[in-house]
Amino acid sequence: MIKQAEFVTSIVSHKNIPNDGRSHILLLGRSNVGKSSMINAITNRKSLARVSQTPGKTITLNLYLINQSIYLVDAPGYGYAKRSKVLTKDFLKMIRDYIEHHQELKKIFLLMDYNVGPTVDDIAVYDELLIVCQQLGIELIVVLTKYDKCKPSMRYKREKEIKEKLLPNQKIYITSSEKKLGINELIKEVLE
Ligand SMILES: Nc1nc2c(ncn2[C@@H]2O[C@H](COP(=O)(O)OP(=O)(O)OP(=O)(O)O)[C@@H](O)[C@H]2O)c(=O)[nH]1
Ligand SMILES: [Mg+2]
Repeated sequence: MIKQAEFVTSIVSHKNIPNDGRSHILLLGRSNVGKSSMINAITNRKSLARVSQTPGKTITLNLYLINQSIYLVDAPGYGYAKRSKVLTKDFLKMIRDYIEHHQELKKIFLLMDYNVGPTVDDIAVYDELLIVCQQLGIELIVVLTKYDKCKPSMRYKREKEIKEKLLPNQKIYITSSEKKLGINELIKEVLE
């Protein structure tokens, strides 16, 4: 159970992450995929993390401390149209740096929009993360967001399309922050 959640700090570099031995979970995904909404859903708080109408809002690493023991890290989104190509490359470098410098990083939640993804950027990030995570013993978990937006008649097709692009044994959660679907399962992942 999540008893306590607080915003700790916004930082521009992973080098500023508090070195206090607490574990981290990193949330990654395209701009607008629903990372900040997911943090609010997990912590059961309406506006702990800033949710935006304008994509590309989160430009810093935002740290949230859960139960005084785990950091949830909200990262900037990639693939935002106006900054796309360079951002994806810089983004991957930033994430690789982060991963290599923080043994406290235990899991990465890679968010993809159930209705849109996986995009070309999503797959580029996924493929890169698969390698780094395997080398360093970090668990890579795919979280599909905004399930509520998909028409029931489209679900079978969507799921097939998504799974075809991921490894057959990939751990996947289907979620909706809006409808609080799949959120308890994610909370278990956070606390475990
Ligand atoms: N229908 C629906 N909309 C959602 C859901 N989750 C997020 N949204 C909407 O999607 C938009 C983007 O959500 P954010 O949580 O700000 O996305 P983000 O990934 O943090 O975006 P950046 O900070 O720009 O990278 C907002 O308008 C949310 O209300 C969901 O489960 N269902
Ligand atoms: Mg955000």
